[in-house]
Amino acid sequence: MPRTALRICPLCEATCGLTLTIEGATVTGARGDRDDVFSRGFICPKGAAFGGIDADPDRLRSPLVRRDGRLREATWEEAYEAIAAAVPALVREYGPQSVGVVLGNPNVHTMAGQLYPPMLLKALGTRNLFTASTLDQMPKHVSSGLLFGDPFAIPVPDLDRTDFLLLLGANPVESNGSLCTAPDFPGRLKALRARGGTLVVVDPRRTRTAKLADRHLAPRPGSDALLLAALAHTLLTEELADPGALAEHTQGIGELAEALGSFTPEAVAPACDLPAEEIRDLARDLAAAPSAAVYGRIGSCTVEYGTLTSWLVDVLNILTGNLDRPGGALFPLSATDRAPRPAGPGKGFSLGRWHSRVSGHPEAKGELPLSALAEEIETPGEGRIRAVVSIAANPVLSAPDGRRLDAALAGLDFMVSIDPYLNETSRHAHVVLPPAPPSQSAHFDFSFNTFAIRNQVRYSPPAVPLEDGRMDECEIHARLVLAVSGMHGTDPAAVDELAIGAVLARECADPDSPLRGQDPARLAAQLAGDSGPERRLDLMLRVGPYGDRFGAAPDSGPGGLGLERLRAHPHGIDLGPLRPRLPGLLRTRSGRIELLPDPIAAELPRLRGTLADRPAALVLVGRRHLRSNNSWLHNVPALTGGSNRCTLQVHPDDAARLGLTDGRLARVTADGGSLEVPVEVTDTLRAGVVSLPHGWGHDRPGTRLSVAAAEPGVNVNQLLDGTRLDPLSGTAVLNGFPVELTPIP
Ligand SMILES: Nc1nc2c(c(=O)[nH]1)N[C@H]1C(S)=C(S)[C@@H](COP(=O)(O)OP(=O)(O)OC[C@H]3O[C@@H](n4cnc5c(=O)[nH]c(N)nc54)[C@H](O)[C@@H]3O)O[C@H]1N2
Ligand SMILES: Nc1nc2c(c(=O)[nH]1)N[C@H]1C(S)=C(S)[C@@H](COP(=O)(O)OP(=O)(O)OC[C@H]3O[C@@H](n4cnc5c(=O)[nH]c(N)nc54)[C@H](O)[C@@H]3O)O[C@H]1N2
Ligand code: SF4
Ligand SMILES: [Mo]
Repeated sequence: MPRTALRICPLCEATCGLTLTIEGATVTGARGDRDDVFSRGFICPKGAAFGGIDADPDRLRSPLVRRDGRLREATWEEAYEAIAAAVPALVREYGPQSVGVVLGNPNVHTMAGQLYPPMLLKALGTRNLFTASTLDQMPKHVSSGLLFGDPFAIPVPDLDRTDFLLLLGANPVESNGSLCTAPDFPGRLKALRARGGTLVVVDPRRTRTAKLADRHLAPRPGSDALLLAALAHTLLTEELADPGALAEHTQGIGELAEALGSFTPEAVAPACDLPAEEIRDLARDLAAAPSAAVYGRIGSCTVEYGTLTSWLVDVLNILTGNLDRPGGALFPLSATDRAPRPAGPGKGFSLGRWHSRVSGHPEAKGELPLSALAEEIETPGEGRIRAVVSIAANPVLSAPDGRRLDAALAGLDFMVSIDPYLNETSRHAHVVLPPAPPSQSAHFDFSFNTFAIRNQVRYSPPAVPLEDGRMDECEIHARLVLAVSGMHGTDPAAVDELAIGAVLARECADPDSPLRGQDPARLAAQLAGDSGPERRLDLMLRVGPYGDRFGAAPDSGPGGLGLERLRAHPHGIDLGPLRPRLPGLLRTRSGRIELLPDPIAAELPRLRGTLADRPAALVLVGRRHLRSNNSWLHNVPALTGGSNRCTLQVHPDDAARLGLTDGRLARVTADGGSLEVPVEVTDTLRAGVVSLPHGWGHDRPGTRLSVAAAEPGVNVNQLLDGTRLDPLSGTAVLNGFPVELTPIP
């Protein structure tokens, strides 16, 4: 008899609740959970393919260990012994910096990926941390760090209440949203228009999102910083800027007006290729809307001025008085956030506390640019990376110049991958540790709840018991922490108890905590949960803003939350709409919003310099397809084929000018190399812009991706050599870089 089980979908940031149909231990179907407090039954084709993704026969079932140059199936014990024999010895001989840690995107979609990497880094003592953030949202962390003193204080558009949404460089109808967790993002955009609101989309392509908009502006890629600077300039010079209640918590408006002095709509119009009047009108409409939110994503981040663009997004929210107010852009308060502390000056946020060894890139939020990983492995000398721990990452396809990284990884002394697939990156590992499939794993969104457009909390226990021979990903991580610390053989539960002890010690010593003065050991004994990770979740919920605080402060907030209460609500608990959180969350040294931080002010002249540049004739941007997900869903038959293809989209005018034909091959060339790819002629992008999706190029030997290898596509990131970065955040420029095209006869 089939049964059903609930599972939060881990495939994108929308975090929809799914109802899985299960026969035996196999997921045979998935539909939207209509009773889910947040997603209310929404599902997309990826969620519907959960069963196929979960049961992909190419998923590794047991660890692989390299012997005599070949990866062979091994026991868990053999795998950890190999790690314990290699890593501590390398650290002893070459120092902690000889180990690089690479964290990929799915770490934000697993409990393990949120709970253990900080402990792994601490155990290793390395500063060589590289993550997908420097291919993605690092500019936003940096701008938030500088403005608010906290790189995780990222405001999200109040989608369900706003009157006006200005959306830049995002295509949530295909991506389902990012840094804005909103199940059924498309439906919410339609609802915005249905209630009389306005949607403006800025994208060089006429995307499915742009098709829903009242107005679509298609500027030249990479020019958003100029466009937004001109919008801010217009607000400031036409006396439309009105921060309202924010004024008393904000410093630097006068300096900002001065710094943006030359960015008039007329000055930026040629670079953006938009009429100055249209820019001016947009600024006036933004200011006139009863409430409005500006929101930017990938196309506003992975560009040369990504940090300036991200900063200007919030500058506009502040100047229009829309930051931190309903209908504007608000800061979520997740159930596992630390409970709010009293307002006041904080430690602030600094960049460049250390630098990468070879090119001297400044760290940002404790990370170095992923684009710099290959040179850190290749370049001899003290501090060279000789071993890599790669967790849920496929940088050979996701990061610039995969061929170089591919070769660099092949030369490592030692590499560990935690990954379900033997793919372009994990094939270089000496040990591959495969996590159990999602149906066998518990789920909690530590990360995405902090970007959700409604405060809510949900937990999925494993839908299917752990299969024989499988290991839960939390245990895989905990054992890895022990193995690299020279403690292989210790009970992995000790890792969780260590984490619990540290949190309780901090809370019990904190004069602002309701737990101050209590006994950590006594509180630890009260934790609920059947496993270490569940106990840690219980602790975070209980000391969090909605928690029961172990009964210490029953009157502080809605309260009462803990794992037991959450488990009693399998469809989740709604915690209400987003509410204002300023000034409490500010952590700047001044205790105020610092509108024109020094690193930004220093970068503005460089942006101004681009006003005189001659734009490239042809630039490339990316795109996402609803049935794809970065590099790792091309192996699931239900999600492949149709329009989900690796083609180079070219505007008809460019195709005619260059002699390119739909369906025939063209050669694309840029800094990092050239590719041969089929052309798709379409007028959905502006002339002078071509588009190629990422995550393709599954034609390398030694992988186990039978479906993906049959239609490999090409790796767009091979066009990059890794030198184009947003300098403040170290984020790769993946959009708007110049290319040349030639037909292949
Ligand atoms: N040109 C271009 N390049 C891009 C982008 C772009 O827009 N254009 N986008 C960038 C962005 S936004 C991102 S986030 C990065 C993503 O970059 P990565 O994170 O490096 O790439 P993914 O393809 O997400 O790879 C995820 C890896 O995790 C594995 N995995 C899947 N599920 C699990 C799991 O449950 N546990 C573990 N341990 N592993 C799992 C997969 O098998 C795969 O190897 O790509 C970036 N690259
Ligand atoms: N189906 C699917 N969903 C996904 C993913 C996936 O691969 N597939 N990946 C997930 C991940 S890791 C992330 S980070 C999110 C990303 O989510 P989104 O940010 O919504 O990502 P994209 O769909 O790549 O949209 C970026 C848009 O920016 C446009 N663009 C490019 N350059 C510029 C520019 O200079 N200016 C402006 N204004 N626009 C520009 C592109 O044309 C594109 O339409 O999606 C997540 N969801
Ligand atoms: S929108 Fe995202 S979270 Fe929802 S079902 Fe689709 S992939 Fe899963
Ligand atoms: Mo991403």
